[in-house]
Amino acid sequence: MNNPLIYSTTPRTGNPETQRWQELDAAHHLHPFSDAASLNAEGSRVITKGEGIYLYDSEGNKILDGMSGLWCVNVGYGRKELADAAYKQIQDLAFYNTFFKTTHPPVAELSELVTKVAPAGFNHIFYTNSGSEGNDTVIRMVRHYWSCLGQPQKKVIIARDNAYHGSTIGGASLGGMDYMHEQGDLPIPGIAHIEQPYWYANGGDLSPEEYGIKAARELEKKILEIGVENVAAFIGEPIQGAGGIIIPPSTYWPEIQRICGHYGILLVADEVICGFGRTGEWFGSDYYGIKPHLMTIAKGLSSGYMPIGGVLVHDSIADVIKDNGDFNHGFTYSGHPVACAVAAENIRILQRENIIPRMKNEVMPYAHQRWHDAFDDHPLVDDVRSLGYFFAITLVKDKASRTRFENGDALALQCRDVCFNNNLIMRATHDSMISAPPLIMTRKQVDEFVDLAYRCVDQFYHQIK
Ligand code: PXG
Repeated sequence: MNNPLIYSTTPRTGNPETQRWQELDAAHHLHPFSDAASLNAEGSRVITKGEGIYLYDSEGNKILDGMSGLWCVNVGYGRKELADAAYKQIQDLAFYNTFFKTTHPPVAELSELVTKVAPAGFNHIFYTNSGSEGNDTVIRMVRHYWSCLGQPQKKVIIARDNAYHGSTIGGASLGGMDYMHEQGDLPIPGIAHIEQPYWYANGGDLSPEEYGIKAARELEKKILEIGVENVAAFIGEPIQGAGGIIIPPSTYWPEIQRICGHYGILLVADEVICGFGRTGEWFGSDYYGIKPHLMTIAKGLSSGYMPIGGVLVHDSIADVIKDNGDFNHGFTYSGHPVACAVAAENIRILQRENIIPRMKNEVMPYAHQRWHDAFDDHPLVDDVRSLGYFFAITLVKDKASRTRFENGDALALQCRDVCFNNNLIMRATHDSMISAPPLIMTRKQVDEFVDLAYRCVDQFYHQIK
């Protein structure tokens, strides 16, 4: 399935250190979400440097990073300002906690910066080290909120199939990935799942708009089935990222909003991928006009330069939490000073360089046009989609009848290898090829990205035809 010898066009010899690192890695490093046996047989590619939208490996190959690391390096690699912010903060105060009546300048400054760019009414933030911890915090915070209001039985959180909310026990339980639930006896009690709003797969003869309403009404059905007195919240990614860049029909989020409002349950937007510019707005909630109560953030908060995440808390929730004594939750590194200093500088970069509106107006329309021009008529490809700095295609057997491959997941993984061996990083999710490049691409780099993606997919098409 993943045999690199068939597709490899990039010679990986030359640097004796490469083999040494690969051997050390194989001997001692357990990789996330990886089949250790096949990975070690093949040998990990050793990435040694990043600059702008490019990575370099230990063999000196230049790779276009169409995934922004892992959906996070929004301002691109090699930013000296971010290195300087970390260097300075480590010298001033490398660590202090925020548990026992203390704070420090970076956490206070960052909190102001983030809440200023967040939608109206989001004036508080709780810090974590990752998106997964953010979503675990969400579970504890919404349940605590309802307890404070005298409704401790309101515990159930409704999420969606094929959602990704992280890999901790809470995050993976909220997520809708069966292959994750299978390991570790998940989900935990008090989590329910409904259909994802994926028109191409589930829409049948309905128009996308009709289907968007139908998919949202699954939430209403689930609330009534569980009993509104037991339901605490609904959580969703504005656009599902790891699930395959599933862009919901335009009718979906307004209907979800209406249902949450009607039944008085909390709405949580998982902004870990959508936040900090990916959709062309600061947050996916801004893009869709969603008015959530909580927003999980991570990744683009620091552009991945330091591990940091958190939960943005709307005043209506924060007021209750603040009025009810201790919230018994936190991490040693909640609001870590170095991570906060770097994240603050990252936000200043986004602001100083006006990256989000500039990209939205100057580069994205061009990028979307080029993406569609390249792929719309390709015989292997359907459901060509792009929004903000999200790009995706689905590999299909027959476009006219929307027929997908039975072995689509395996084919997409092979296609990913073709990309990788041609020095382009794209992700394979189910039968989709997906990309989320850094937000700083120039038009010339958009050309390079789209041309390369097309060449790889077309090369793969001719290999399997
Ligand atoms: N929410 C969303 C929407 C995410 O995309 C998390 C939470 C968890 O964040 P942490 O920082 O705990 O990883 C994520 C993470 C992939 C992939 O293969 C995506 C993520 C993580 C790892 C792999 O696309 N997203």
